[in-house]
Amino acid sequence: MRGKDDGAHVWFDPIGIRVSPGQMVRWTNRDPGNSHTTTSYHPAIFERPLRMPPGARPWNSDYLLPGQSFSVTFDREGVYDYYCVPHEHAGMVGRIVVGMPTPPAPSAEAGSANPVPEVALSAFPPVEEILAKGIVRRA
Ligand SMILES: [Cu+2]
Repeated sequence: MRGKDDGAHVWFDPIGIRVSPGQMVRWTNRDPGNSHTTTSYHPAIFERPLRMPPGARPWNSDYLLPGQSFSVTFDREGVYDYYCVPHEHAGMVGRIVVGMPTPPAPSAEAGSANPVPEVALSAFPPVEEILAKGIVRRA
């Protein structure tokens, strides 16, 4: 989790990563000026669209102060999208690809009470790019 001192720009770095099933991912807030969350898109958490494999366990770190961290272990193959609760509308989202899912999980935005804003949708790196590079940093 990164940000400019004045809070004008915030982002996950990297924004996209590929991991193997069973691997743990740890987010650390390296932004000295803001609190952030890592929160999965899941109907059980703030009634958001499902943007992770069906049956996989959703997560929500709640607010992480500067220096705090939060970890999730990914056992199920698939594509996992997540966001920062206070900064989703600033495009602060990320994507984790576990294993080699085929095809990528579709997302169900239609009919959701709280659809993903366009600024966030357009920020996700393509699954193909994550699979090819392993790590994707925001341009
Ligand atoms: Cu944030």
